[in-house]
Amino acid sequence: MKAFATASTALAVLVFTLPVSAQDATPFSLPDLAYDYDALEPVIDAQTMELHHSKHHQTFVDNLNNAVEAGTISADATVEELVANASAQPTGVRNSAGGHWNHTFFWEIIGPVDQSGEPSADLAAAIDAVYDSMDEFKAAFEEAGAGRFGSGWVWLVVTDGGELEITTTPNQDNPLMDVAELQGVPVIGNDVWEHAYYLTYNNRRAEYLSNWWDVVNWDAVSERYAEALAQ
Ligand code: MN3
Repeated sequence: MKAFATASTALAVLVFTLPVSAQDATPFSLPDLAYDYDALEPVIDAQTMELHHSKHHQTFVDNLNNAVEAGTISADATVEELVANASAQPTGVRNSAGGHWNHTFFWEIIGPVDQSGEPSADLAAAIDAVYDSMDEFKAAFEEAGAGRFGSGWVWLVVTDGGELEITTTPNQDNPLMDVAELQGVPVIGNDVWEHAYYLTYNNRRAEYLSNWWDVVNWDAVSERYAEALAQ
């Protein structure tokens, strides 16, 4: 019995130790989704979700870990730091850090259609104050997303002054970056790269933008809004 206990203790130490040392070499990791790949259908099809998460997002994570291994970035660097100091990063690191941050955010503010919920009273009031109504806000957000030439993102941010503003960014840039035209804390963000919608919507980006509201997780968005105001 004692031998067994010793062996299992040794095993427990081994099991505990290995992932920690492995983590040091690969400090960045792909977050799990809180829902299945098919949970957002028919708004976002399962194949798009799987490719987007397990291939596109994974590539940004791999590239960041490769940059750590190559000594281009420090193993202690956080994705938030890399994004905030985007102007100081090589293009590859800027794209990968932005891609990792943006997609992690994106997965957290979307979810199954039947769990979309409603914006908080505070957020709804702030949207009404700036855009007159939720419908007009959505139309303005969709127009900005449709008008983003090429690949990029459309955002609703809280600016330094605590105001809501819609903005877009190219490539994998985001409004937290020091290079952003308009800086702010993202509350809503939609990916308007073709890989986000092409399998279902082909070239119809506007239709994707319009349908996408059905998978927005308004509880998560409202939490982001409250946190942004508190910063
Ligand atoms: Mn994407």
